[in-house]
Amino acid sequence: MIAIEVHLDADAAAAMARDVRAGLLSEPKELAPKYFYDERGSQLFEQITELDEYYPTRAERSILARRSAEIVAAAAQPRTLVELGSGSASKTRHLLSAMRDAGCLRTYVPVDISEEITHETAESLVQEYPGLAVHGLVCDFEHHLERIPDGEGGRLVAFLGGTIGNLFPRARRDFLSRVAAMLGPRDRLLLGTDLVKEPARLEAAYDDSQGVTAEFNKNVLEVLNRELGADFDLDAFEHVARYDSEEARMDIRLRSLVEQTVRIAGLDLAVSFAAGEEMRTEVSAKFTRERLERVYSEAGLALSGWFTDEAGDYALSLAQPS
Ligand code: SAH
Ligand code: AVI
Repeated sequence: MIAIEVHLDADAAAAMARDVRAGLLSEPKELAPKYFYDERGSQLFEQITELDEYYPTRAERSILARRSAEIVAAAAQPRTLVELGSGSASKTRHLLSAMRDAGCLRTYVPVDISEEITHETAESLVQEYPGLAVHGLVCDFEHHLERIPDGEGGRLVAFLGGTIGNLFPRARRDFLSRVAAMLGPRDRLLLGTDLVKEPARLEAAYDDSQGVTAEFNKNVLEVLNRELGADFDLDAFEHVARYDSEEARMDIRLRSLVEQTVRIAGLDLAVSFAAGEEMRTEVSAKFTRERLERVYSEAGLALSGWFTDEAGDYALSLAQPS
C-alpha cells in the first residue's frame, strides 16, 4: 500500500550547488530554507513545534481538530489528500480521519524534500488507516508539481504549517500559479497561514529560550559541510530573528561573530564574512485575510473558505482556481 518515488537525483545535487553558490556570492548573502531539512533538520523542526513560544502548530492543530469535517465537506469529499511539505503529517491525521469518517478516503500523497521523514510518515499512516494507499513523492515542490498524480474523485491539496510564508513573493506567486494550474474543477487547495500579530510574540516564536530554533538555523551550515564539503564552524555564527513590519515577515539570519573565510570544496569557492555580517537563511511571512486574497488573485486563485483558531493567530483557507 506504499509507493514512494524519490526525485532527488544528480539534478537536485547540481541545483543545490548552483543555488548555494549564487546565494553566497549575492549581497547580502542568502541561503534557501529548503536546505534546513535533512534528517536532523526535520527532527529539530518537530522539536520547534512543541515549544511553548511556537504557537502556529498548536493553533493550526486546534482548527483542524474542530473543523476538518467541515473542510472535507466544503472540498466536496475528495478521495485523495495531497500534502505539500508533509513532514511528520502530525496534524494531517485530523483531515484523514474526517475523510475516512465521510467514507471518501482512498489515497494520501505526501510530497516532501526530506526522504527519511516521508518514509516514516508513510509507514505510520498505513498502519493507522487500514486500506489507505500512500503514494509519496520525495522532491522539490517548487519544481516538481507535475509529478503529482491526477486523482479521480477529487483532490484536496493541503499546504500546512505556514510553509507558504517561507517563499519570497515572486517564488510564492510562481508556486501558487502552478498549484492553480494543477487543480482540476473538483480539486481544492487548503492553505495554512500564520497571521500578523505583535512583533514580540513573533520574535519569541523564532528565538526560543531553549535555543532549538538557533540549532535548527545553524543546521543548514552542517548540511553545507556534509553535502558540499564546506568548513563552516557553527560556533562562529549566531542566530538572529527579527520581525520586519514593513514586509510583514520574520527575517531569520546567521550572523558571523568574527571576520572569517569559509571554504566550500565542492564549489571550489572561498567566501569571506566580516565580523557582524548577516546571511539570511529564511523569511516567514505573516498574512491578513486581505493580503492573502490579493496573493490568491495574483496567482489565479479565489478564496472560498476561511477558518481561524479562537485567538485569531492563524488561518486555514480553502481556495480554487478563479
Ligand atoms: N507540514 C508540516 C511540516 C512543516 S516544515 C507541519 O505543518 O508541521 C516544512 C516541511 O516542508 C518540511 O518537512 C520540509 O522538508 C518541507 N519542504 C521545505 N521546502 C521544500 C521544498 N522546496 N520541496 C519539498 N518539501 C519542502
Ligand atoms: C516550516 N515553516 C513554516 C516554519 C516557519 O514558522 O516559518 C519554519 C521555522 N523556522 C523557524 N522556526 C520555524
